[in-house]
Order: sequence, then structure tokens, then C-alpha cells
Amino acid sequence: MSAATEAPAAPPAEKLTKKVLTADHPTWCPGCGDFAVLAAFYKVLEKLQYPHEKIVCVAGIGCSSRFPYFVNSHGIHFIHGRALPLATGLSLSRPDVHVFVFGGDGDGFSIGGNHLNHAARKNVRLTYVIMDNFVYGLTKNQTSPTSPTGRKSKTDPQGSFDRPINPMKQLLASGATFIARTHAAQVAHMMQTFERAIQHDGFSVVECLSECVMFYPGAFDDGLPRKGGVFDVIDETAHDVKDDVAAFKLADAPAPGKFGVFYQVNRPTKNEKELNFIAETQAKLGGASQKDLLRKRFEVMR
Ligand SMILES: Cc1ncc(C[n+]2csc(CCOP(=O)(O)OP(=O)(O)O)c2C)c(N)n1
Ligand code: SF4
Ligand SMILES: [Mg+2]
Repeated sequence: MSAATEAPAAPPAEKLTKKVLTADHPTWCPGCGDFAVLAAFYKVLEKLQYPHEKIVCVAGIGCSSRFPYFVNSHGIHFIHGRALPLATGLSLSRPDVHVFVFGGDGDGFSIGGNHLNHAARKNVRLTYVIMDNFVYGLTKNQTSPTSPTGRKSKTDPQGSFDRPINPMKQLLASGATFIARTHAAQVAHMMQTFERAIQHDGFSVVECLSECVMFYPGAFDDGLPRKGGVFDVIDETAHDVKDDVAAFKLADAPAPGKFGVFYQVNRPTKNEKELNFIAETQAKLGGASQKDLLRKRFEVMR
């Protein structure tokens, strides 16, 4: 278990309950899938009892990206698609906090897609939840990178011509070290998945199908047995989560696809490498302070 994921030495002064964690009244449309994601996050934090001053929630822009407003922790509502670079800096500079990033399919795979690739390949220690509703919700119904071909929207009134991305394949190629998929209406599964993601020492990412009842109602009913769909969970006795080729094949399953952990490996994090490098350099320089190190680095760059 890493320093960032270790339970605190002393129990938190105040027991972490939903009441303590609730910061504001969520402003999502009644019935939006994002409510369930928030409730599951509260419950998992309640179970893990992280001190809430040791949690940071970062987001870009979108309905889903309003998440940090509703959690009583540190939080930043940042620029559309730019949550990950900010979260990267935070994670690297504050090993004592757990950094969470929340956002939508547009924020993560469209404008923020490039940042996703780089934060993932660097294996920055953070947990990223992509609340995928297959649409731009906040801006009222445009085609997103995960919108199915043929779906009509304000930007594609005739139906989208384009092939959607396959989030699991994209994430596997990115170098993320924990990759999972869940459904906001499958609460127990969503909670288990979040818990495993949080406890992973590295870049953990969860795609969570979260229905936009306003602009794409019923989009994920095919993953719900009570609505006649199939919730097909990956059998980890048959799937080796370290096998990226096998994970890639699982990602080929037709809609609604497979759910669960596709891939998980341990690889040194950028956090760990940077901290080691700083400690070694400080030792070499006879206990130089971090400020001294910065000054020396700037001198080299002059
Ligand atoms: C730089 C920039 N470009 C575009 C926008 C407009 N914009 C705001 S949210 C958004 C997309 C939201 O979709 P998604 O990330 O899927 O979140 P959702 O609302 O569906 O949860 C766009 C295009 C913006 N705010 N800033
Ligand atoms: S527009 Fe869609 S995604 Fe946004 S709050 Fe409403 S239901 Fe949720
Ligand atoms: Mg969206």
C-alpha cells in the first residue's frame, strides 16, 4: 500500500459520514445518473474513512464536472478538458493527499483526450472517474466521442456519421495501470470498482456509464437486467487482469459491453520516481533544501 493510500495513523477526529461529506445540494436534473455516482463515492469514502482534508476532487467543465461542488473536501472546478494536468501537479507535489478527478466523456476523451494519454502513460497516482453519458449534457445535446454512429444530436441532426471511440481500448493503449468499467445504476458493482480503483497505487481510471435523462434517456438500459438488458461482469477467474491483449479482446464485446476490471498491473509511479530522485539529489548535495535544488536547476537552465 502506498503512502497516499495508507489509512491515516490516527483516526480522523470526525467520523466521515455522508452528512460530513455533503457540501452542497447537487444541481443535476432529477434522475440524472450522476447522483448515483456521487452517492457511491460518499459511501466508499465512508467505508475507507479517509480524512476529508486529505481528499481533493478536481474536475473540468460539464454536468459531471460539477462534482467537486458537492463534496466537502478540497476541490477545484477547472478548465474544460484540463483537469488532468492540474491534478497531476497536485498529486506530484502533495503525496499526503488522494487526488480524484471527475468528468464527462467530452471533457475526458474529446478536448482532454491528449492529457488523458499523458497522465496515464506517466502513471501519475490519482483516481479518474469518467462519467460517460454518450453526449455533451451541459451544452445541451451535442455529439460526443462516445456517441453511437447514427445518433441524432444538435451537431448531427441527420445522425452522427462517425465511429465512436472504444474507451477501454483507448485506455489500454494509453498505459493506465488500472482500467475498469461500471454502470451508475449497478450501485454495488460501482462501489466495489471505485474501492479497487482508489486502492490502486498508480493511475486508476473507471468509465462509469451514467445516464443523461434529459438528452439521452435509456442509453444504458441494455446493461440493466430489470429493463431487459444484460449486465455482463468480467469473470476474473477466467480473465488475467495483467493480460492487456486479453483485455483488448474483452473490449470488443458489443454494447453494452463487459463490466469490471479489464486491466491492472503495478508499475512504478511518476510520484515515486520523482520523490526518490529528489531525496537522492538532496543527499548528494549534503541535505540541500528543495528551494536550493530549484535554485540550482534554474542556474543550469540560464
Ligand atoms: C474550452 C472550452 N470549450 C468548450 C466549452 C463548452 N463546453 C462546456 S462543457 C462541454 C462538454 C460537456 O460534455 P461532457 O464532458 O461529456 O460532460 P457532461 O455535461 O455530459 O457531463 C463543452 C463542449 C468550454 N466550456 N470550454
Ligand atoms: S443535462 Fe443530462 S447530464 Fe446534465 S444534469 Fe441533466 S440529466 Fe444530467
Ligand atoms: Mg457527457
